[in-house]
Amino acid sequence: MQSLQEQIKAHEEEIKSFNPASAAELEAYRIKYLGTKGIVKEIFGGMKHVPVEQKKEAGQLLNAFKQLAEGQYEAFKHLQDGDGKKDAGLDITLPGKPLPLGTRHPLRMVENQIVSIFEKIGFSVATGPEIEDDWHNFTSLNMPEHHPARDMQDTFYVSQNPDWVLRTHTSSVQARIMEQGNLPIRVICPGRVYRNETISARAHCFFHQCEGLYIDKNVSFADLKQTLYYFVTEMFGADTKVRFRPSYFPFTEPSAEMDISCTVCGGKGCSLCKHTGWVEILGCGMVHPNMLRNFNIDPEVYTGFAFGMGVERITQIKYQVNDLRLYSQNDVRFLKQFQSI
Ligand code: 2NM
Repeated sequence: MQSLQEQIKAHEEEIKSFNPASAAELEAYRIKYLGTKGIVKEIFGGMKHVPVEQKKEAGQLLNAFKQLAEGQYEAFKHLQDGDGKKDAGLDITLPGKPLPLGTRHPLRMVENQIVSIFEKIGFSVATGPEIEDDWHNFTSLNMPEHHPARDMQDTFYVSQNPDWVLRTHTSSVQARIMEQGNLPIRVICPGRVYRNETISARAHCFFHQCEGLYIDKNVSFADLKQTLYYFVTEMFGADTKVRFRPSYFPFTEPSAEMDISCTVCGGKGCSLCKHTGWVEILGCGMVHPNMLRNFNIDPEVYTGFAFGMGVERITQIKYQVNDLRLYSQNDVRFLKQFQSI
């Protein structure tokens, strides 16, 4: 009995002078005094040690204490309801607390830059599903079953349906555009793609691509070179040099890899370009006639070029981000550095 009175006394003062300025303070009070593990419950728990003949009096004391604690909570409940009643605890003339503004993710900023460079020369933007069927991701793109090119991409399959995959590139979006059959086609396809890789600084199980496709009469390799040269001068500056190396992709023939002069050392040699003066930025080529035929486009009449780049790679070159994992860890110390770009 004595100890119950002491316990109540120890808290009474704080409760009586309680004057919260915010809903958060009110909530902290509620948890402290009225919550399921709160002080009121705790003191009530002491009732079982009170001798029978004192229980009535103790009960009255405890109830009064409880009413005091609840009364104070009720008195400030408008803070939580935000009903704007004028009260000593609320001064509506005070300035609001500023909410910190977030920023766009660096990959989205770079994706937007890439897309708008191509939009300026007449490309439109298309997106498509991340779960694809085999036809749009592989077969229609000149990668039939057992084609060795499928091994180049470690694919995630969707267990519910053996025909479904997480798309390994955004070419599947372009397959859907070609399927619609409206020519000419001039499209850029940004989006997330998936490959079954062990996560490290240099590999991840997903990344982002921007792929382009241009199909019309008389489209030549010279058009491809000039378009991509225009892109890199817009992206990396007017003095950027380019070079093309022969390569292989199943959907293009001939195929090439494009390098640009190193943006860090300008060609003298540094760690970004591994002391070669050049950095690889994208793959490209002339659309394979087999692929055109798959979409009922006559390769004798129409030709085209296509290219694909990794948004992470472009960002790495532009901003020297050298660990892929940074992009998906959501560490604000990393993300904040792109605030003004
Ligand atoms: C690359 C390299 C070469 C490509 C092909 C296509 C399409 F639509 F024709 F199927 N889109 N992108 C392509 C060509 C992508 O990425 C390294």
